[in-house]
Amino acid sequence: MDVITFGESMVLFSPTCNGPLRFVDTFTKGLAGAESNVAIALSRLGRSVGWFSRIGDDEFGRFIINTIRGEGIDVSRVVVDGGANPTGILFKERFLKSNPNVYYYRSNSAASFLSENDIDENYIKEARIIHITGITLDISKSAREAVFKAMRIAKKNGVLVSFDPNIRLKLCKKEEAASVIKEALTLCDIVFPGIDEGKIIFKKDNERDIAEEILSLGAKVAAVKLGEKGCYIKSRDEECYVEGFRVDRIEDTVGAGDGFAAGFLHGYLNNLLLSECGRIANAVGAMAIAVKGDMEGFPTLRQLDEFMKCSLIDR
Ligand code: KDG
Repeated sequence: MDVITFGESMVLFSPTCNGPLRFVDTFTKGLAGAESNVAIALSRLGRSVGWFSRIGDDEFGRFIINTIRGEGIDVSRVVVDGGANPTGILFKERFLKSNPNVYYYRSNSAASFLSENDIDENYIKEARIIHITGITLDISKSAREAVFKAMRIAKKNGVLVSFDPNIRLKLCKKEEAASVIKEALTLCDIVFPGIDEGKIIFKKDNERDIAEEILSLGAKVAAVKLGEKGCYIKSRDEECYVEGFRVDRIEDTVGAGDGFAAGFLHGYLNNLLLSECGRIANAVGAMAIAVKGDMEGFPTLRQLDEFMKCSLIDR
């Protein structure tokens, strides 16, 4: 397996019109979940990927597993909750901006019962990379313990640990998020913070300082997301800025960071230069925001190549 990831996926209801949810009557159904988004983006790029979680023994759980399996991802380690804990739900609410409001219905969801028992050492150690996000650190104490167990297994077995802080202030207070992420960073190799997250974790608002802090905790690479400007990447012996791609119309910014992480990991697995990994990351992130939905816009390898070539002509 190239990449294994785990964390909560939810059924996502997106309103078919703008405005406060109390006036919205119709929704479309989709899939949300930072880790499954990364898994899907990588699988579309041709990578072998495994994703797992706990899902409810309900129709939404079956929808999630069918969708992720349908993307060609190994779901053999997914656990169907034996009790009555349901699959989590997320609603979006749109006004005029391209980044929607989100409302979670996920406390005591099946995935919040993820625990160390769900981490299979033999499965993790077969991967080249495991990808973790800060969301799993914050959905419950047992899920947090599962993350640390998976990271320790990865470290012991030479599996790279990729980490996206993905701070969700609806799940955790700033101070707690910062302290647990700092602890996790001591076990990480490749880290994908945004500037806002750098401010919360390190109280720094400059990409160079944020990357420096991350490397000082032990990571090999920090790829700091700079929105439409692209990204700044730093390793122990290289650093570069990589320009972002333009899209004609931004439909939905959710999922861009997951596309960025997947694009970067794809390049990294191909041993490309960090600047080239950053270019692919920027491209997948840009393609994600051009389409409504958290994961619908992630490209296949051919679509990615075409987008990158066209953008070259545009410049
Ligand atoms: O990164 C996108 C995710 O945030 C989204 O798909 C939903 O996982 C999600 C969350 O917890 O917010």
